[in-house]
Amino acid sequence: SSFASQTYTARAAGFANDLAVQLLKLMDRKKTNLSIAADVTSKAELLQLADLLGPYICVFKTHIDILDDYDSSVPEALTALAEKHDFLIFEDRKFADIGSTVKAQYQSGVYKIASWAHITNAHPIPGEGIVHGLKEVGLPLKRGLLLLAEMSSKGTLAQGKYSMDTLAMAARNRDFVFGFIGQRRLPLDEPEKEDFLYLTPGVSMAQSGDSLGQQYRSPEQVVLESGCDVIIVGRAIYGAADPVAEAKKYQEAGWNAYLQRTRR
Ligand code: 5IU
Repeated sequence: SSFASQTYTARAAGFANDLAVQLLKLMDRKKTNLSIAADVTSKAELLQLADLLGPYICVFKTHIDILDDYDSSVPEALTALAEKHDFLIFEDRKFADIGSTVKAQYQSGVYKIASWAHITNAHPIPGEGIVHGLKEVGLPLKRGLLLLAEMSSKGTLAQGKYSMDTLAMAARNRDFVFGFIGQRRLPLDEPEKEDFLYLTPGVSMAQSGDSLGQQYRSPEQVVLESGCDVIIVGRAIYGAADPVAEAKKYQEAGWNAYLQRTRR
């Protein structure tokens, strides 16, 4: 696809969602297409990672419900760090219920995700009502949604027609849905008509997988061969002896792959 050969900034004009425009410009400004998956269970660790790694990332991905000691100071502190270091917050909530229910799950409860997470995501499995429900809450707050088109895990059921139908669902909701969690850029029915961002987990330069079905690929495979835009890296960075040094390595690898991809 020729979208993949354009710079992030050049692609911004093709997006209807404000947050996507913000993210695309942020990536070129900061020279990073790295997202950290901060799957830690204490608020001190989470905030320390956001402060330490903030300078090297475009997106800080959370699983807020795994914190043992969550309280409302966490999103406040994360928001301050996002402003300090110029990154976006992505709560990897993976909504999967009917529209009416996900609307309440997004807006209310303990976490009030819509009030602080710039980006969240949803499974397309319930049908388009899930997007409409989340949109009613998220759009007035200028949020953006990613749909799960494919997963990195072994034996995933999200593939083939399911993934292509996900693409069509996104194309009907471009004001709110700006991209996918996926493993490769999906071919559009009418090539070059509509651009989406692809954020890709399952990235490691050291490991090929874990004992629970995770499958890893390198930044080059993800960005250069598969045409994805953002590499999401978890344990390979926060589990390393020196997470900052490791984050710099992944930032450089992801960015070089992007430069190669966009070189004419
Ligand atoms: N994640 C995946 N694969 C997917 C989706 C989400 O790994 O297909 I959708 C999440 C799970 C975890 C992070 O939060 O991305 C990857 O972490 P590791 O890099 O530590 O495997």
